[in-house]
Amino acid sequence: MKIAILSDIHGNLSALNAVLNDLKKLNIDKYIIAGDNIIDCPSDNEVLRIIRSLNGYAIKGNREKYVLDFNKGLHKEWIDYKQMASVVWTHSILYKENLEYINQLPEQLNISLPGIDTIRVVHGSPFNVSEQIFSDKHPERIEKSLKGITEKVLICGHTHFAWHKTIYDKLIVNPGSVGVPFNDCKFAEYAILNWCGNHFTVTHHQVEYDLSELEQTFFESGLYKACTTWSKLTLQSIKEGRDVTSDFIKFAYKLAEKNGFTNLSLIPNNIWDKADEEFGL
Ligand SMILES: [Mn+2]
Repeated sequence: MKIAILSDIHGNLSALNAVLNDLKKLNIDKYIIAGDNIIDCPSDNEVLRIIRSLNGYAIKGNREKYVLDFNKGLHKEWIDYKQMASVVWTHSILYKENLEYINQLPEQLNISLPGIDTIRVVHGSPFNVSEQIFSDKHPERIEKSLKGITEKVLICGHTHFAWHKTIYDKLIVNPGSVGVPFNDCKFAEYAILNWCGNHFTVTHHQVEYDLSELEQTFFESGLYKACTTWSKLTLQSIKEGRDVTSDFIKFAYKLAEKNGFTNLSLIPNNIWDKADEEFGL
């Protein structure tokens, strides 16, 4: 039994196609897709069409939740903030059937197949879709997560760092990110779980793809125009293999504070633009 694990595609069709092409030679039996399929890169509908056709085990990530919450009329103010423009843009272009598809995705999955270890699939952690579990920070989160589930294997995504570990007699795997990987990785990332009779082995894979083709889709789709700063941050993150977006957001909140804004939940557009000028993108 060979299971491909994909996570955090973030609307990056070029990266997803490269991964699926790479997987062709591996005789995959099942697919697990661990959330954040959409937002940040422009090809949300195309990515969801492919995911639906894979017929794998798929869950929601925090990005799906953002779009669904916005669709429900929660956070109406997002429409006025450049910081949230990529969520608003994705919501505006998403086909109805894709909105319905992400809406029916579960937040977590238990996979029990005959003859192999049981698997829990989450996006962040078993407790929160946005909790970050790292291999080398906050070990208490790993402990709490693994002791808090009955399954033998925990699949999580969200951090865009690829790693796996066997601990407390359980296996925890993060496949990294297909669309926007960090950890100095410029390529699309995924992982394979391979059942070897009595245990799983894990392999991590990286696939090079055409970044100029991806960049072109930002311009052609209109995403770049609608969300210029966010698009520059996403492209820079992909090119550098690190989380430039989070660095920018920290920078912008500091700039807001310097300008007398305290306890902000979202960054005002004038500060956002100033941060764009000063950050050096
Ligand atoms: Mn996420």
